[in-house]
Amino acid sequence: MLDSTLQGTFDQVLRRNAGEPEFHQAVREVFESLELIQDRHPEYQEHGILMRMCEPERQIIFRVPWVDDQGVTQVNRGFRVEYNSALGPYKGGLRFHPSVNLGIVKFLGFEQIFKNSLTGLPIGGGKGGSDFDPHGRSDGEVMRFCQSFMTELHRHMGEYTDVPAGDIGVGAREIGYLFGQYKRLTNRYEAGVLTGKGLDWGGSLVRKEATGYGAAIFADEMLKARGSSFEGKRVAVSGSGNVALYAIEKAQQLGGVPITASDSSGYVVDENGIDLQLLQQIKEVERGRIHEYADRRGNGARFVKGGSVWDVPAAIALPSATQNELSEADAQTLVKNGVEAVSEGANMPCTPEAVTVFREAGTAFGPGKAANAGGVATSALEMQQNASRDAWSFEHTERRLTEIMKNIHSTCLETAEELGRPGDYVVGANVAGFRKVADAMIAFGVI
Ligand code: NDP
Ligand code: 2IT
Repeated sequence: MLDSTLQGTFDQVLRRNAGEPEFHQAVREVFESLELIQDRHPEYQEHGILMRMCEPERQIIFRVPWVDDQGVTQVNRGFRVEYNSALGPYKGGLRFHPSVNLGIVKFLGFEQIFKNSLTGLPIGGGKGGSDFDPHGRSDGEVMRFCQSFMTELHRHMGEYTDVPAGDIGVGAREIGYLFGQYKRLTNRYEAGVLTGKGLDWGGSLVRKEATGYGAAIFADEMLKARGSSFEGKRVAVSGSGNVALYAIEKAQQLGGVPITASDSSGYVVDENGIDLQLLQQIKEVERGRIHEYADRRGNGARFVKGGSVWDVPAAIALPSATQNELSEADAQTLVKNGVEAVSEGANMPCTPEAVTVFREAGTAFGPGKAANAGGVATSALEMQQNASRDAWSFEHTERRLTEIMKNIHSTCLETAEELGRPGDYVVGANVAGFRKVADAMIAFGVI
């Protein structure tokens, strides 16, 4: 139960945003942490911060018509939720997946506010996307969809206004089509208006790797804080997209042995350690399915259709696919198998019940808004490079990313300690992320 003030605001959120369970879940988790600071910050209540924080500054919903390869007209729905600009321009990815609806975009946008605040960089929170499914679509179809999507979205964007990037279903190909159409519509080469761009046209080194690298670095920091490490340990990873691939790479560099990857059809287990080059060839280059990895790897790698990747015993888990992919039962299995650390590469992949299991078992648990902040942080570094018309080296950019992840880790730990909840990264991330945004909102008055 929440205390009565928080519960009252939460009830309003439920009434106003009916039928959006993921959004409710994200808000509730933050409110549970805020309970710890209610008494210390009467000014937050006085200035209506909670209710203002839950209400997006602006929500844009639009029709996205396009013509498929058969000449048939298709209609999708586009979204951009410009959630909070207290700390900087709205910043956050675009997701193209059939499950996208307003509630999903709001949950992601809400999380993004606190994540972006934790990076320490000047970025506000936003999120967008569409229920368009790029799977099985030709490049021409994806291009026409992206052009139609941008024809509406461009009027809301700007280097100092709103800066989208990728998320599920939106990678380098889609960012290219989106940027091309933005450039054509505006007749301006405003590189800083989108991040995740190609390296030849304003992109930043390390942006592609940043989210996965960051999630593994965050896990490493949690392990180090308890005198442990990745060295020689089995690592379970879910997903096989942008985040998963580079979480695997960094986990290997840190001495771990990633043994799994998955997609929505099932998972593969490779007891000899994932062959990253093969996985990248199948997933990044050929856009294939995960069973092909087991088909081509031989050597004991196996594909399990459906099922749960969390059944595979591992010391470190990096859920990197999608929301609510790791259930209470999965968490119990991981704990039974001796998991030491869980670092969320995806946004909200663990259900609230699963998080409770990890907390009670004493597993080091890094929530997404801290653990996967490396992606958006490196997007902000891309914006810095665009603004100064510069391009940094891989080494320099990776050093910046590592410093940012270490800072987020220590901020979470110190805040948790201050609140009398040592080692609780969830309350640390929520309270530290929230306070900066709330204080800026108070400074600006009621707007
Ligand atoms: P990708 O589209 O590159 O990859 C997504 C992966 O997750 C695919 O393997 C996909 O399988 C799987 N997946 C997606 N939806 C489902 C589902 N409903 N059930 C099972 N598997 C699913 O996306 P990203 O790697 O970029 O994103 C992964 C997660 O990380 C998301 O939660 C995203 O919000 C989060 N994130 C991403 C950041 C980034 O910079 N890209 C930054 C921070 C967080 P399939 O192909 O079969 O659908
Ligand atoms: O969830 C996320 O942080 C992202 N998809 C990355 C957002 C960004 O603007 O780089």
